[in-house]
Amino acid sequence: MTLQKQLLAASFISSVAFILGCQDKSAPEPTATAAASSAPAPLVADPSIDPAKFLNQPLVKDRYTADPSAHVFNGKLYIYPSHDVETGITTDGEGDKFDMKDYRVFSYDPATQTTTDHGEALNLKDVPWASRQLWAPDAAEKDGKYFLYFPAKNKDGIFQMGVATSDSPTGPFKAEPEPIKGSFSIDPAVFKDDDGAHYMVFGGIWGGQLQRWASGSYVEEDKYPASNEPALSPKIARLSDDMLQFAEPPKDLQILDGAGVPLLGTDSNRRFFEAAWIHKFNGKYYLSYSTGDTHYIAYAVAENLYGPYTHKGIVLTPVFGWTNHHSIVQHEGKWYLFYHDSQLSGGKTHLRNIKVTELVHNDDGSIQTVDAYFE
Ligand code: FUB
Repeated sequence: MTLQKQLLAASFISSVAFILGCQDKSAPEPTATAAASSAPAPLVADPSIDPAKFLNQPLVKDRYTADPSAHVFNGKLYIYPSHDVETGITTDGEGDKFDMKDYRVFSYDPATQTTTDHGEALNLKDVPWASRQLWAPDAAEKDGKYFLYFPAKNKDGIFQMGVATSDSPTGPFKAEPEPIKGSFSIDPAVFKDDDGAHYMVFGGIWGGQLQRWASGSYVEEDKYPASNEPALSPKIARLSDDMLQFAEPPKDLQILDGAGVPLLGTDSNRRFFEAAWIHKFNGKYYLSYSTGDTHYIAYAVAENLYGPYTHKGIVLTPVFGWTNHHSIVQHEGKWYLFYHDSQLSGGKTHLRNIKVTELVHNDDGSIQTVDAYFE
């Protein structure tokens, strides 16, 4: 058999395996449509991976997507994910293999389970201050203008946060020439409170570099809490009226255990690692976040936005793949958990695919844990 025929045969077999495996017991197969006519062919799903092991199937199958931040703008659900790409980088220390170069915006219709690709929204080459690694973004709307917030390494290799603006939720977005003053680390998530004020929560340890800001300014060396010290906290800052800057210096979002004691840095099953997200339910603030090396999405609840937050439990158990990153959004009376795993790539940490599932709050305010991967 010629090489071309072998490739065609392999592609056919894995496509059939993927399609057969995608038969979700309870719901129709999600479909994706591409706005751009230049849409690439579907990715060839790793044939050794059994789709029946997953609660949900990928929303996007023609490219790798991750870190889905979902919002409802004008009644429609939009997803702002990272756009994973193969980089050939194998080292892990600084997260260098997550070397993403652009963002694309998607919309999702829960009624038809259809995902639409709205094309490229921002490219690294159009961000004057950034050098590499467009990691997990988020978006916000104010007075009919849309804001895309994103982390990237600056020319000195230090993560900062940028903002880009558009008249449309799908972009294209135009980047501000400089990063947000006083910004650092990764994973911006923007929360709009009931009074209309917007806040950014952010931060991530290890490759996300939060551990280098413990003194208030950047030091090249990693500095983690001692074993009897509280964990590093996610940060919060109110955004300025024009949404382009912090209106205050970032503050810690403290997370306590049930006895009111701050979680320790060694408490790796519960302490904050990255991917902070805030949503409000029945007047209370919910801070959910990834525990990183223990792979949970945990949550903590507070009476006040600035905390302190009390750890309550697990939103999402470990997914297939190292990273766990999510968002929580309400649309037409239902709550949704957007998340990712590495199903399509067969477990490659830096090649992920976004997914969605319904999220349930119990009457007492607790969240029903989602188990999305049946090992
Ligand atoms: O996508 C790059 C990084 O991986 C994100 O910023 C983290 O939250 C993790 O998902």
